[in-house]
Amino acid sequence: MSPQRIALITGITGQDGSYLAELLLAQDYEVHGIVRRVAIEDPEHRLWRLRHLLPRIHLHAASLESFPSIFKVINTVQPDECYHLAAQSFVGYSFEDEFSTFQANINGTHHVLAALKECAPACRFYFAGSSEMFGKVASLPQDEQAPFHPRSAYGISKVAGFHLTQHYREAYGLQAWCGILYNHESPRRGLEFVTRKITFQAARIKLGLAHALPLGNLEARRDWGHAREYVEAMWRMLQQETPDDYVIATGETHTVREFAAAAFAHLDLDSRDYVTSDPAMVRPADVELLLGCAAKAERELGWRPRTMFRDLVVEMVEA
Ligand code: NDP
Ligand code: GDR
Repeated sequence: MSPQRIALITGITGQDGSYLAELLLAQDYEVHGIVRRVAIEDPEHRLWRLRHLLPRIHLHAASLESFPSIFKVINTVQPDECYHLAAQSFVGYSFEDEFSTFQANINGTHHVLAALKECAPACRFYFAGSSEMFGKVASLPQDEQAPFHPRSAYGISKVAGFHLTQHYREAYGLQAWCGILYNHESPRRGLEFVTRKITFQAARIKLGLAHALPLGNLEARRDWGHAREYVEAMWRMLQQETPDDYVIATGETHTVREFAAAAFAHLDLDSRDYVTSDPAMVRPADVELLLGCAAKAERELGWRPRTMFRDLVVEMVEA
């Protein structure tokens, strides 16, 4: 019998971290996660996505900003696979604080890579790249060859993380994969993101608990898929022989306005009666159009999306 595989997830408390932990436990991995100390001190609130998994996972307090703390965890856990998901992931906030976004996302990624190189060089590594790296897109749909043109400090930080990951692969032989994942959502999505904000508020309006939904840019187009399926793509990448980069997307794009219309329609409401566009909520620079081509992932990983736009909206409204 082969020994139990050990996985380490940074960002385990987030949307993707919680689904990935479930997937790895189901495959009999020993699952470890890195969390900020505050999460351990305030488990009720900070660990809500993991509550049902807590008896089966191992949590370690560490800070992305501190190389010694990351080094210590990696050296102790000696993972076979490391999924680096922790990041300041809210694009909107990255306009308010570019500095902390770079700190967490660029230095944090560098710390994890450097620690792996030193104390677990055989470990397989996943970097959570993003369609925000394409930003102001030059081609439609975007595949792995599309040029990067980030439009936010967040996007810039992910381009830097992508290049750091490739550098550790090429210079030090680290088995490192980059996923370029398009927006993926679920009932576990944070309330600051537009899909959860819309579905949560539409449900409150239906229940008479709210009366309006101010949003920012309604014409932005996104390629939205389901988070549970996207973490499966991460895992499939790390089961490959040779490290590579993969776009993960549905190949469908919809506006924020369409998302809102579908959510309210599911509740027999007309979104035009409630949704407004507040110029103060429009980002200084937005990504207008994202549409991914995941043909390479389908060919090489056997991955394809199952949940498409309508079903995703309905699941989130129902939740
Ligand atoms: P979430 O925002 O739900 O989770 C982010 C995680 O990172 C949380 O566990 C959070 O911890 C942790 N984190 C944030 N800042 C720090 C820090 N300074 N130190 C330690 N931990 C930190 O993101 P998702 O699950 O949606 O995304 C996972 C990854 O995938 C991110 O890197 C994101 O940028 C990337 N990505 C996401 C996409 C999506 O559509 N969801 C698409 C493409 C890429 P805490 O709970 O303590 O805040
Ligand atoms: P995004 O997700 O920036 O694509 O990043 P978000 O849901 O925040 O925005 C999507 C689009 O909706 C527009 N928008 C609004 N957005 C928010 N949050 N709130 C609003 O009120 C609102 N009104 C309109 C935005 O301008 C944008 O165009 C997500 C994150 O998960 C990243 O970490 C990830 O890398 C990318 O997806 C792919």
